[in-house]
Amino acid sequence: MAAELPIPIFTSLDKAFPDVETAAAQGVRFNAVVEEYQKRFGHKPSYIARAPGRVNLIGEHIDYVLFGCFPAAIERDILIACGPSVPGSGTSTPSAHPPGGVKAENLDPKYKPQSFVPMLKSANGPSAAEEADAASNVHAETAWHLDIDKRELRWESYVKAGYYGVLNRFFASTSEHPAPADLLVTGSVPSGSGLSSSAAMVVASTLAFMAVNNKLDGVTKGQLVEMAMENEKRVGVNSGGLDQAASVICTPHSAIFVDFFPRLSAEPIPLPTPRTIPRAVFVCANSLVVSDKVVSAKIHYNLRVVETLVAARVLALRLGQSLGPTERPRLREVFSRWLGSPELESSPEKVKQGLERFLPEIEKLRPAPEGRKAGELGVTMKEMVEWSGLSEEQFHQVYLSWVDVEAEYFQLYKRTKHVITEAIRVLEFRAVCLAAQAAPDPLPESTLAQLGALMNASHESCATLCESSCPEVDRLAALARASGAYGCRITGAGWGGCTVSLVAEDKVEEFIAKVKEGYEPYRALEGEKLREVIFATKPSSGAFVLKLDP
Ligand code: NG1
Repeated sequence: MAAELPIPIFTSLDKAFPDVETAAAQGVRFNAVVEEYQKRFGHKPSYIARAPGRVNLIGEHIDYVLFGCFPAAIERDILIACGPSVPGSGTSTPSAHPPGGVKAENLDPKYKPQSFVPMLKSANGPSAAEEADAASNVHAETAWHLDIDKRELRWESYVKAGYYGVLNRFFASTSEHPAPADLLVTGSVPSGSGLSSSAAMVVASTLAFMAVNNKLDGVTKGQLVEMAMENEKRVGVNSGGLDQAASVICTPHSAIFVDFFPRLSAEPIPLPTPRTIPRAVFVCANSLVVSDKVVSAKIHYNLRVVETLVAARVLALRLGQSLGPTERPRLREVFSRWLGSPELESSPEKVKQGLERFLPEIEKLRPAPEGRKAGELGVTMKEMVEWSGLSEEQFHQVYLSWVDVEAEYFQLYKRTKHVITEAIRVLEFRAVCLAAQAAPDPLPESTLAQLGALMNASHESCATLCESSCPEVDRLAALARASGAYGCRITGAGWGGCTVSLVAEDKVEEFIAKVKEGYEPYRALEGEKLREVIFATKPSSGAFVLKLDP
C-alpha cells in the first residue's frame, strides 16, 4: 500500500527523480539553495526537504467529506534547506539559539527573515490567538505553542505549522529538547493558484523539522500526510487531505486515487495519456486571479466545509439514521451507513453503483419553494438550525464554535449534489484509466474524449453547484475547450487559481498560442513569463528528503 511506505531519504538526486534531465535541472536549484544557505548561516545544511505542488485532475471539494480524489504531483515544488544551528556561525551568536529556536529565511526577498522560539504551554501559557484555537476545540490538547496569526497571511506561518506537528508528536512527553534550526526556503509553486503551494510548504516544513531532529525513521508516508493535514489546520483552513496526500504519496508517471474512508489509502493509477493516439498531456493555466483561501475562508472554503457538514446531519435525519446531539458525521459516513455493508465500501466499483442509487436521496435536502425567492435553493441560518434538530445553542457548539462562516443562504442541497456527482465522476475517471491500462496498445482518441467529458462536467458542477469558480476561470476554461482541449476544469480550491486541460501533446504549442491570444491577461506575456502561467506538466515524484554530505 502506497501510504504504508517509508518516507524516501535519498543521498543523490538521480535516485530521487525519474530521469536524468529532470535530475540535472533540479540539481541546479538544489545546489543554488545549498550555496546560499552557507552564505547566510555560515555552515552547510544537513538536508533538503522537498515537497511538490499538485494538480487535481478531478474530485474537487469532496476530500473534506471523505470522498476520493484523483491528483498528480507536479514538477514545481518547495525546497527547504535545513540543519541544526551552529553556535557562533553566520550572523548568529550562541544566545540566538535557545532550544528549538528557528531562523527561517526565504530566497524570495519579498518574504522577510523570521526567528521564532516554541514555548511549552505549561511553562509560558498560550498566546491570545492560541487561546482562541484551544477554545475552538480543534487543538485543545496541544502542549507546544508558536504564534500563528490566522488573521493575516504570513509566509512563516506555514513553516511554523509544520514545526507544530513535529513538536507535538515527538517532543510532547519527553525531556528531550528540539534542536535549534536554520532554514532556507525556496519555491516554484505559484501561491494562491490552486496548485497547492500551501500544502507543499507544510509538508516540506514538517519533513525539514523531522530531519533536523532525526525523527524520520519509522514514519510512513500515510503518517506524514496525517501530520501535514493536522498542521495545515493551524493556518486557519479546515482542509481535507487531498493536497498533502498528493504531495507525499505521488510517484512519477501516475496519478493517485486517494480515498479517505474508512481510512487514508492511495492507489497509484498510470494515466493512459502517453499511450493514446495522439498522446496527450495535462496543461495548467493560471487565471492570475489570486485566491487567498485563508483570508476568504469564512465566505468560501470554510463555509463549504460547514454547509456539507450540516447537510450530512440533515440528510442522515431524513434518511432515518439516528444521531447523537454532538455527532458531526461527514457526507461519506452518512452514505456509508445508508449503504449498510462494509464490504461494498472496499470496492470502488460498488461504491460508484451505490452512489448512483443514493443520488435521488439528495432531493430530501431540496427546500420547499413556498415562501422563498424563485430558484433559491439555499436556507437561512434559522431554517438550517431547525432542520438540524438541535437547539440553537447545540447547533452553535457543534457546527460554528470552531469556525467563522458567513452567508445569507446556506446551500445544503447544491453542495451535496456537487459532492455526490463529483464522487461518481472521480470513480468513472479512475475506471477509464484502469480500463485503458488493460487494453492493448494503442488507445483510441475516444479515451481522451471520455476523460475530457468528465473534466468538463466536473467544471460545470464546481461552477454552478459548488460555486467555487469565478468569471475569469470560467472564461479560461471555455477558451481552453475552444482552443482544442479534450476537456478543461478548475483545479484546487478555486475562486481563482488554475485550470487543468487535457490536450494532445502535438497540439500543445498551438493550444497555448490560442489561449494566449484569447485570454487578455496573457497577451503581453512572452517566454519565461508566459511559461510561468501556462505550462504542460508531467506527473512528478512525491516528497522526499535529500541527505547531504556532512
Ligand atoms: P488548494 O487548491 O490547494 O487550496 C484546497 C484544499 C484541499 C481540497 C481543495 C478543493 C487546502 C490545503 N487544500 O486545495 O484539501 O479541499 O481545496 O478540492 O486547504
